[in-house]
Amino acid sequence: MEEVLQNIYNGILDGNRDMVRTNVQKAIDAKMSPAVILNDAMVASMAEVGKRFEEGEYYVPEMLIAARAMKEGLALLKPHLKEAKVASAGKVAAGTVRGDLHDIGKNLVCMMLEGAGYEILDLGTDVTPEKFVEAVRDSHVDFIAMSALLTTTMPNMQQTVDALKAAGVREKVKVMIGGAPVTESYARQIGADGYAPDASRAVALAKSLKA
Ligand code: B1M
Repeated sequence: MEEVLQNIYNGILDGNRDMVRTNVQKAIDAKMSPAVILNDAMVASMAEVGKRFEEGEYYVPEMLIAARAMKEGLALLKPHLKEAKVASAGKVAAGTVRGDLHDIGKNLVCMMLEGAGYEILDLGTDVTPEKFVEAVRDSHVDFIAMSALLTTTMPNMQQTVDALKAAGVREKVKVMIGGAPVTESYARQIGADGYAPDASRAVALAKSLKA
């Protein structure tokens, strides 16, 4: 791996925000592809953080400082992740489901959708089914994008779909879901309209659902 990418990778692993910021900027200045910076260095490093956590080498504080370092890098990368804009592609209410505080993937999905011309209503993390329903009712969104990173919070996606049905607004929106433990078959099982494994495919999914 090129030195600058290796430095970003190591910086996230060590939770070294300065190292991440400096090297992401260097990579941008060197006109490296934003997708390479993101996937080969940043996402790969977070995957290693997860592995170390599973193996008992890292604990929650290490995950947290790694996540903070990643967020700083993402903030620098954000303007460069934009695709060519499509005029007013639609409005998306995005959130991590109830009980779940992981927001890096959801933020990335928001950035990519925004870059592709979608208007984003970011509901944040720990979003209740009622909040999603409210977004459809009051903010007239075209899509809901739900993220879940925990197997224990995935069922709250089903609860959100059920709440949309109970409120009589299910047919007004397309429901897209994603997150590390989520699958295509889970999307079908809970009655979502689609699943995307990553942020760029979330854009492709949104486009295909409202073509
Ligand atoms: Co947590 N955590 N964590 N964590 N954490 C995981 C998810 C875990 C897999 C780690 C592990 O064991 N290997 C594990 C879950 C196990 C499971 O459920 N099977 C876990 C655990 C157990 C926990 C706690 C319970 C730990 C504890 O307290 N004992 C706790 C839960 C807190 C809570 O939410 N209630 C917890 C806490 C945390 C931190 C707060 C410390 C921190 C989050 C900080 C933050 O987000 N602000 C954290 C982190 C950083 C992780 C890992 C290491 C990294 C997650 C991440 O940001 N990945 C993670 C391990 C891993 O994933 N390898 C782990 C990078 C990100 C770009 O990828 O989010 O997958 P991802 O998003 C991708 C795709 O999934 C997709 O696109 C994104 C970009 O390509 N996508 C969508 C995501 N959402 C989408 C929505 C869409 C479409 C695509 O809609 C259309």
